[in-house]
Amino acid sequence: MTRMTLVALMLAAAPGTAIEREPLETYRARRQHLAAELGGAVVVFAAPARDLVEYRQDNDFYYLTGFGEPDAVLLLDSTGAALEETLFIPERDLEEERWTGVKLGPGPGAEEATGVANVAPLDEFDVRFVAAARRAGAVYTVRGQEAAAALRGGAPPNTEFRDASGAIASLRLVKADTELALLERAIDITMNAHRAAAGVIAPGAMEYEAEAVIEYEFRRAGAERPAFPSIVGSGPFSTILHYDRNDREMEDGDLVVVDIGAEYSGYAADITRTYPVNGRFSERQREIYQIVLDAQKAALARVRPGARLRGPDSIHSAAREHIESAGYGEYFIHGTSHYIGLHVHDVGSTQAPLEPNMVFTVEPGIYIPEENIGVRIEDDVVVTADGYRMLSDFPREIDEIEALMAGRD
Ligand SMILES: [Mn+2]
Repeated sequence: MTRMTLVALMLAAAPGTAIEREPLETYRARRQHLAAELGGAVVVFAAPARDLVEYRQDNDFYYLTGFGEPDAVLLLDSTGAALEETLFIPERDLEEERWTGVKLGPGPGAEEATGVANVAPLDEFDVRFVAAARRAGAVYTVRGQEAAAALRGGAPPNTEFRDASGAIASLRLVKADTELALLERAIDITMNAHRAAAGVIAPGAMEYEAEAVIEYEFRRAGAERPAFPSIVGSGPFSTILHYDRNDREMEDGDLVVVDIGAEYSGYAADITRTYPVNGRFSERQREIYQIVLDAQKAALARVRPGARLRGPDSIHSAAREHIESAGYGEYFIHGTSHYIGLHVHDVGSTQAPLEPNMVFTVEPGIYIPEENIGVRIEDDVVVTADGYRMLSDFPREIDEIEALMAGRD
């Protein structure tokens, strides 16, 4: 059995939804790891539900539980002989479920479904938290979680509050094989969407027509949503980094930057290609495109364990030096890489030495507003024992892009 087959078997779809979860033991191992590292009491909140806003779970909470419902709290209490982990969730409300659909209630069924040892009613949280905080002295919460701020009022005097974000980020930085499988699915879906976009890009077509086929491909493949607003920027808008109006008519002779990513089972892809609207790069476009492509190759050549995203001799500096040596340094105005994972700009230090199973983008660009030329090429890679594996294996050479536009690919 290949490793990928094994991973596919380990990923089980939750009943009644297309969302794939990792094995419950994986989430449990993360909770144990975090509790062992921090000690004391750790409190992590689920994202609250908001009316008429599509629900999305908090990333740290999801990473530790795989639980997708709102208004829950995780308490990891390391003050006893063994870790006591409790997930607090609201009691079922049958009247409300007529509006929201069936939810999981506390008890043995929920313990089996989530793999958390204890699943208790939410209204028991306050008493249990105060008892744990009194024993622990130090309480770890996640910086920025709104509900965490409110905990302070109810905590025993002398409770020391500390931040758990850094410890969780260090865990999230190195992907499990089961996370990698979800990322690869998000990336595959995004490559299919690029292929579909290349099929509709033409003089006279609107940018939003490309956006529409992209997001159609995402959703029909089971992706929950775009991981970030889809960027289809043509002509002058190819030089605007986060352009997302996508309402211009594409013209003969334009370049169009398509920067998109599906979110699949929580995990975000991020792939950019720059296409010539009429199917053929002009001489000048070709020149700039090749510089960006070669900068990307120089950056990729540095990817291996121990390398860094930023700093001297980093992946970023390889791309920057190449573009500077070609004379376009002032037109490369962003970083070369960011991690991807549960967030498209995933957590983790850009100074950290790379390790196998870290996943990030490599995306140099040159933007010349006075010529309406913007070129960005962005791919997703995973670090391996001796280098990297390209996850977004999609046309990027000039003749490959032109062949794709001509439908000959
Ligand atoms: Mn990116």
